[in-house]
Amino acid sequence: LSMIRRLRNDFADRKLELWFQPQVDLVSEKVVGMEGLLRWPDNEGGYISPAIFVPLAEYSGLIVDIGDWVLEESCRRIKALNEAGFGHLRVAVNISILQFRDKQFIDKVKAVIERFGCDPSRLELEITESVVMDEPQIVIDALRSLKEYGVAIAIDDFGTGFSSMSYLQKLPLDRLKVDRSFVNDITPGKSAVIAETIVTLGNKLGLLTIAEGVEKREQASYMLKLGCDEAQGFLFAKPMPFAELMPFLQERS
Ligand code: G
Ligand code: G
Ligand code: MN
Ligand code: NA
Repeated sequence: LSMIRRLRNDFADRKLELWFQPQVDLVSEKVVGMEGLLRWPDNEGGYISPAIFVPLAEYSGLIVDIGDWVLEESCRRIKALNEAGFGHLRVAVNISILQFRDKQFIDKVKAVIERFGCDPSRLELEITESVVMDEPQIVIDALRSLKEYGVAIAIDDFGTGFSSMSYLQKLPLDRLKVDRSFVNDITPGKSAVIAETIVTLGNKLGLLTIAEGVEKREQASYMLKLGCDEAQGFLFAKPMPFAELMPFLQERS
């Protein structure tokens, strides 16, 4: 079977999983939210990376249905978190450009939030710069409408795409995610000027900043010193199934 057919079949058979990676406040190191990340089990007990299958899902158009499911699964988890006493935590989801091209996208997001009775501000949509560049007007209009509804918006992998400063003004952003390539560079002797500039830019625009890919203690301390608000990375936690997240949260939030 071709990989796309296998993906289509496995998605129909409900074999895709949505894992979650905790995000922490850099001062208290308590969990403040999490990012939902797709996982596709292979037949050998491992997983195929979304870096490989998300492009296939986009190429085949399947990402629209998968993306709808990711939103549903995230709202289901927001409801469960709320019921377990973690109503303050937010769940971030990655949104593909194909979802923005879906004429029903805005209505679908609102409908799934209502179906699960979520506080809209607990759902955060993550978009990359390339998503904005692809269809600036469609994306800006959709995000303005969803922001008005109460949903949070984050710009992902910031600094790696064709950053246009004008989009930072036009997009109704809450959070800026500093790409892990800039966070990685923060090792003694290496220049961290890009990370510093991005954090300063975010702070001056009144946005929360979050460092991605924090693996080492010194990266966390350095980002905190720069004025970065939050962090996500293997130092704190790897992406994990929702069932494993709950015990983690009991200790860390
Ligand atoms: O989890 P991992 O680092 O392997 O993810 C690799 C890439 O896959 C990231 O760029 C991430 O944004 C993307 N990805 C993960 N989950 C989703 C999802 O639910 N929807 C979309 N569109 N992309 C996702
Ligand atoms: O592109 P996006 O930021 O959505 O992708 C997040 C990806 O980063 C996920 O695939 C996740 O597995 C990966 N990731 C999360 N934390 C770390 C980390 O500390 N180091 C590295 N190398 N990757 C990470
Ligand atoms: Mn992301
Ligand atoms: Na990212």
